Amino acid sequence: MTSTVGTIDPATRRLAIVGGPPAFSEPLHVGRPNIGDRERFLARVNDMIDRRWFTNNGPLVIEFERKVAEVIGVKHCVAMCNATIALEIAIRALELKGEVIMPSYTFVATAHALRWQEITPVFADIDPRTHNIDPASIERLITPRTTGIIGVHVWGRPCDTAALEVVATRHGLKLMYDAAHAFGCSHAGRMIGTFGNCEVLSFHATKFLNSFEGGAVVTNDDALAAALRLMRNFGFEGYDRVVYLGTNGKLTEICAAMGLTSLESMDNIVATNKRNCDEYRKGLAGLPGVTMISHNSAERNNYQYVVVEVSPGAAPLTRDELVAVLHAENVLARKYFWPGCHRMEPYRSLQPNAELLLSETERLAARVIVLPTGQALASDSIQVICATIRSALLQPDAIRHALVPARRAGD
Ligand code: T4K
Repeated sequence: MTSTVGTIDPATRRLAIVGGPPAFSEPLHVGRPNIGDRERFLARVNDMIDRRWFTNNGPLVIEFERKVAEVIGVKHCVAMCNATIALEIAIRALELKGEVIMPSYTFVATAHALRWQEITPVFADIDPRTHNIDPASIERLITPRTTGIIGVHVWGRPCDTAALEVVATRHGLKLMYDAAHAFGCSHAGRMIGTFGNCEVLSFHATKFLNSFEGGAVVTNDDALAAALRLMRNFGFEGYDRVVYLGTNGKLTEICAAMGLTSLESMDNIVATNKRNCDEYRKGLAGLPGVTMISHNSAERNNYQYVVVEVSPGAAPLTRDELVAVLHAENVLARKYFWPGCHRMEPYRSLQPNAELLLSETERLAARVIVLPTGQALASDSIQVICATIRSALLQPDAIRHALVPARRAGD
């Protein structure tokens, strides 16, 4: 996508929110899919059609599982149709019940995967430095009904796995991770996907590595992997023999074809994402109250999310005002994971005072902006986005003034 700014100096042009033309003629989305070699994908699909084998543990799914497990260095990869179903199946295979402790600061799928099975998610607060569950906040939430902990590696940055392991072991709890954002990332020299009882990956279109829709549970536990495989295929063990309660969580062959093709481009996608991150970091440097999250360069990162925090008071505009500025320019920045699962239904009604224990979650959810990145984004677009933010922060009064009629219309 090229900008409409053209030869106009992006630093001095009139912002769309105060009456200028939008910087981009088409929307710039967060979560544009990264795409591998189209010819390789189409060749795989042609073979698949010739084979007439479309789903039910076909050869492409088996190859995809083997390659994902190889990248992570884990014994088992059980591919699923998406990460939400993978979470549900993993939760059931681990025999979690009663209450499970997890962060509220995550995509709602993590909580829904529990509640869908009549398990109560109990929301723990986060560490504001990592955006991940704070191990110190967990112990006071443990009750006789608690059976497990789900950590989420938000933005692909790792949870404090060592501290979570200590709490889980001390209380005899199962420990699993929602690693939907974290394929290709490492922690303490080990790939994410090897921690806890198991970890769940997402290969959704918006993820670092996509298979259109897709997910997987990865684990080193042989018995757990066997249970997961049965559960994702109705509990069938061979023809006509059902030995387990199961569902349909299978990944299709065409999705595996996309996943395999994406895997072949993994290094290129990381390089593009890293370049975009560096470009944003340069463009946003020195802006008052605006900070971009960092990555530990000693580890492997997928750099899939460009996440900015806007500090109230220190920044001349609020997060929501800046998002309005960006949307007016056709930059569809997102407020992930606002307002937090605890403020969404059915959790809001079930635990109406949950926020009393979630002060860091509340603070963070009101500060975060996720910006577009990925292969679809041109480097000059990043410069325009950064210049827009810079320019907006220099004219807070004009922007607030422009937003008043919009607020009134929204009343
Ligand atoms: N755990 C965590 C921590 C997660 O973040 C997620 C999913 C899950 C579990 C569950 O994984 P899956 O069951 O999905 O495998 C999007 C994604 O749909 C969701 O997968 C993702 N997290 C979440 C963070 O983002 P929405 O509600 O924001 O989707 P939507 O439709 O607004 O799309 C996001 C943006 O992506 C849009 O701006 C448009 C763009 N887009 C999307 C699709 C599907 C495209 O450009 N092309 C596309 O094909 O949830």
